[in-house]
Amino acid sequence: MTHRCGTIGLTGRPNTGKSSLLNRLVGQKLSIVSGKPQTTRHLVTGIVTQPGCQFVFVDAPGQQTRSRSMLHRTLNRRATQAARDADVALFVVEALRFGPDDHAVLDRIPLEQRVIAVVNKVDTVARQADLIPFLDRLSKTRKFEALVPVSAKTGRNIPELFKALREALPEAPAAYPADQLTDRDERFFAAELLREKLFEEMGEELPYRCEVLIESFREEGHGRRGPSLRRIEATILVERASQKAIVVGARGERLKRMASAARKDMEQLFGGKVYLGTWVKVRKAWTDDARVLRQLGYE
Ligand SMILES: Nc1nc2c(ncn2[C@@H]2O[C@H](COP(=O)(O)OP(=O)(O)OP(=O)(O)O)[C@@H](O)[C@H]2O)c(=O)[nH]1
Ligand SMILES: [Mg+2]
Repeated sequence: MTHRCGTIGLTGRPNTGKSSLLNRLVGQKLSIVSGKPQTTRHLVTGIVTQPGCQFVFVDAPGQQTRSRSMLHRTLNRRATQAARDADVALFVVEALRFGPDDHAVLDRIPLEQRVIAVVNKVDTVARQADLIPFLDRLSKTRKFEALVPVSAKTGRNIPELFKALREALPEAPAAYPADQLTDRDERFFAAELLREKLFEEMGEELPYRCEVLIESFREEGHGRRGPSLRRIEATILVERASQKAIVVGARGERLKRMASAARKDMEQLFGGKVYLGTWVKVRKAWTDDARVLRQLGYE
């Protein structure tokens, strides 16, 4: 039997559910999710190994055209590159919503690239018959290897999506050990899970002015099932003192709530106890500061 393996780049405008879909495909919460656009900033790999096939999914930031900060230009570049580098691009749109922003993302994928279109959030469609003309219209915009309506939320049609992906991947041996889930380390997920809470807790603008840095990550007391404690110190960067006050909240309540929720998620993902210390620091205009962006891994 031939073996298949390849990379699959998730692409689409912000908020279509790419990260939710990655988590659903992998069966673990690896990529952070929020109701606000532009949640994802880093490439996150999720690996699924099935008999005869290994799928290497790469979640990327949603492509957007509105903000012009250096951070957002970097994110767009990163997202476009990820889709181009992949063996197959997974173009994610929302059910019954295909507009100029979606079209712009599609236009950035080279014509020779294999593309599977995923129509996500079909659970929100009241009359399933409405999907038929939508799928028909979408199928005329470009040659797709397949067009699969799914719901990342309910899991509907996920096996069909795996089947279409398997057929589109090249013949190759597995690139990763069968039990490997991702290529990111725990330090990365610690920062991301705390950043997710900022997106959940804060108003419309503030999450985009925040970033999380892990200052130290120490493992203590090694047992048979890994360390007995992970001691993590994290800094939340904001741009102004007034933002710091909002993040911290009255009597520090908001920061405490966010840190506690993040710690619980970390314990779940790492499978062990976590101590999480958090500080908030002001660093002016970090979203336009090349040096800070480099330090944060945006190169
Ligand atoms: N009803 C419904 N909601 C969904 C589904 N998939 C994702 N969502 C919601 O859509 C919102 C955006 O989800 P994300 O996974 O963060 O979207 P994204 O495309 O990764 O967004 P960016 O990282 O900002 O580009 C969240 O509120 C999700 O809960 C789905 O299948 N059905
Ligand atoms: Mg995302």
